Amino acid sequence: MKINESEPFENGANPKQEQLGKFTTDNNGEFLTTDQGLKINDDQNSLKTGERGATLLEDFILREKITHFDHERIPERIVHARGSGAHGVFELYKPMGKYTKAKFLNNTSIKTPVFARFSTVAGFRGSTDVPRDVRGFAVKFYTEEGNYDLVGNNMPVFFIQDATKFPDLVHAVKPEPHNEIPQAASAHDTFWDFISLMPEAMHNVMWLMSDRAIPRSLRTMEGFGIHTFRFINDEGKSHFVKFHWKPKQGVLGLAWDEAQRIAGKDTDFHRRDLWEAIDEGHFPEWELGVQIVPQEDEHKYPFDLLDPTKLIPEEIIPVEIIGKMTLNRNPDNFFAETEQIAFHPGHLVPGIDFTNDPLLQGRLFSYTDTQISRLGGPNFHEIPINKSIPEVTNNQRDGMHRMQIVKGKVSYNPNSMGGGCPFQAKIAEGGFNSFEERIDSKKIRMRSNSFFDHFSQPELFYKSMTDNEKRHIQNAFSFELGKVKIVPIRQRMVNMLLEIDEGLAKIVGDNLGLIPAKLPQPITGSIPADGNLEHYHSFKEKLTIKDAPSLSMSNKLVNDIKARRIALITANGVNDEAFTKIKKGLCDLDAMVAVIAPKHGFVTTKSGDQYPIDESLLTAASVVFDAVYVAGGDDLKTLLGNADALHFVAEAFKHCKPIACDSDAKEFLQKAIPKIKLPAKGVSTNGKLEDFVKDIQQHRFWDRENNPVVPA
Ligand code: HDD
Repeated sequence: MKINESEPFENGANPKQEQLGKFTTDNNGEFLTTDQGLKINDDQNSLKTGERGATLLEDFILREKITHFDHERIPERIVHARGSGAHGVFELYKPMGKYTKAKFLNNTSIKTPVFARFSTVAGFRGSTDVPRDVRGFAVKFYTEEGNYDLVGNNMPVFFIQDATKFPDLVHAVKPEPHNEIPQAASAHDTFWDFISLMPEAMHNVMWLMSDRAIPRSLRTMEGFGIHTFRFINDEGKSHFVKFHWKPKQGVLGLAWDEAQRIAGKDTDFHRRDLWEAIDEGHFPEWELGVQIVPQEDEHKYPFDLLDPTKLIPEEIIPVEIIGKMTLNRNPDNFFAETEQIAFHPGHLVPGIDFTNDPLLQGRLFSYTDTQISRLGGPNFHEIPINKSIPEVTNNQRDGMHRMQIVKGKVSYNPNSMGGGCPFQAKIAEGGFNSFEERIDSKKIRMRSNSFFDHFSQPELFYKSMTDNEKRHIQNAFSFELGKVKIVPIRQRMVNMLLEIDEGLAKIVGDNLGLIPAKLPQPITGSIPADGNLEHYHSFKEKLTIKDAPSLSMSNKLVNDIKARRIALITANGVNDEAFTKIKKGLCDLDAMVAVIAPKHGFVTTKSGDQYPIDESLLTAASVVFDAVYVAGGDDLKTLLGNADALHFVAEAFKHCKPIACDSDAKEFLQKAIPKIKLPAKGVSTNGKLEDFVKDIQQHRFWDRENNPVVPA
């Protein structure tokens, strides 16, 4: 497909969508056929010897249908099996030519089609959306120079420094092999056994114990490329770069108790949320940011840029925002698109390159390799969702499920019979050439001493949290380690926490009935070559900042309530004016409002008008909403006597959510949370939209957890 360089999206056309359109079918109005296009006359009965007779082998229609069904499943991803995705577009704010020659990062009039897939890591394909886990954040840019994949996570660091430990990490966190328990959870012996022997994992573990690991929505997570990559400009000059995705919806988390309940009430919570938001036109947006480090500053910092367990604090190098991704179209078919998409950190375009980060280097092997078994052969790039926009013209041939029909005799290079085609491209013609890095060293299995700072950044992370965030981390460690059955593992973990923060170690230790002790001998796993544990500690003094507000989610709220989900509970006899005013007010601010009443159907207002309800108290759960408003009226006693309604509000209070009501419903609210003197922080009873909206912007009133009044 040819692309007009200046205006690739002329008249709103989207080359990726056009390409997918060629493979998209619609059965509407069509006859039922076999896979060979033969029209089927009877799809209800197999071919038999008489009405009650045995089925005939001859029934090719039956055999085809059942054979295809028998082979419908493919292996799920070994990690990140559970995921949800959407199409969108990336728009550049400013040309980045000073740093990179990548075309999609140079021309602000280019709109690059993207597909983003978000995932949990440990759970199987059908597991819950809300375990405590890292989330994958993978974006495929369909650029005019080929596909560029940014395959990151919602946390800026990783658990291990070297790819050779990845199978060990994954074996440890996945369900235990003898009984395949637990599903989608790190709270078990093997994970913590491994972690307690891997100090390098502690930074990512701190993020994992924070609310980042229980995001409110896929739309409210940051994304990070994690590794340091390179930007290469037209002159061949390299700058180091770290990538960030900043959600315009803010960065929001769940309460842990809430996440566990959602796992039962709506396993598809995040998938549904993303789908519905896009379906209803609340397109989620993320800005792309970069942290750029000049090549000559490689060794300027007290952390190694090649170490994926370290971040560059934004307080040291600010994030420069360069563009925006908007997800604006749901897939037509989950399997064809979200399941079959194949990401790979090695899908590059000229202007972006790797560094020697040993984790990244190992990834470069793994991703193509895994697709070969997952997608059944080496031609997965021909699956429509994986196809690049530029035509693929090379000498690769054959293999399972080959689609492309390449004409001619020649499939080798050099050749004279094919006129030398396909030609190699010169650099000026867009040919990719790897950054020429001078390397002069021995071949060794070792890590640099600059990799043995395992505790200074976890300490910085913990110090940068608010008191509420710290409490969540303490509780998360206590919960997870409480699920560990082997006491020496718990003890090793508590000892490890002592290296990060004494208070944290003591609180967790106390909850587990243990006293933290100084790390004894070097721990197996990652030990400096000289066995000197001092390396663990020598970095702390060098870290110039003692507090990094950019790490705290509390600093990442936004001033709007776009796409927050509000439950509007009501019953017959509701006051028309109060009800319509609050509903309209919230909808005008782009919130997603669901009217909930005791039963399905309609509510009849005081004046006799009827409003359709979206959900009934028979099916609705407070845990899937961000805030609750109760609209009262004449028939308040219906709600006063409805245990589900009372539980709904009490549970929302327990999970620190904003609650509001009009004056007609105050009595109900008081009955739901009898120990709270109303109005209270985050609970307004005056029916004023502005007060409720301010509270929703706040997201949660975590202070309530200090004095819990609602039993479990
Ligand atoms: Fe990986 C999938 C992210 C390290 C091997 N990885 C996968 C996905 C994401 C990440 C988001 C899902 C992509 C999708 O939606 O299809 N992985 C990361 C990040 C890492 C990382 C941010 C560290 C910074 N991964 C990593 C290592 C290895 C792998 C070190 C192996 C040496 N990852 C894989 C894989 C997967 C994968 C086995 C499974 C399915 C797939 O690739 O397509 O190859």
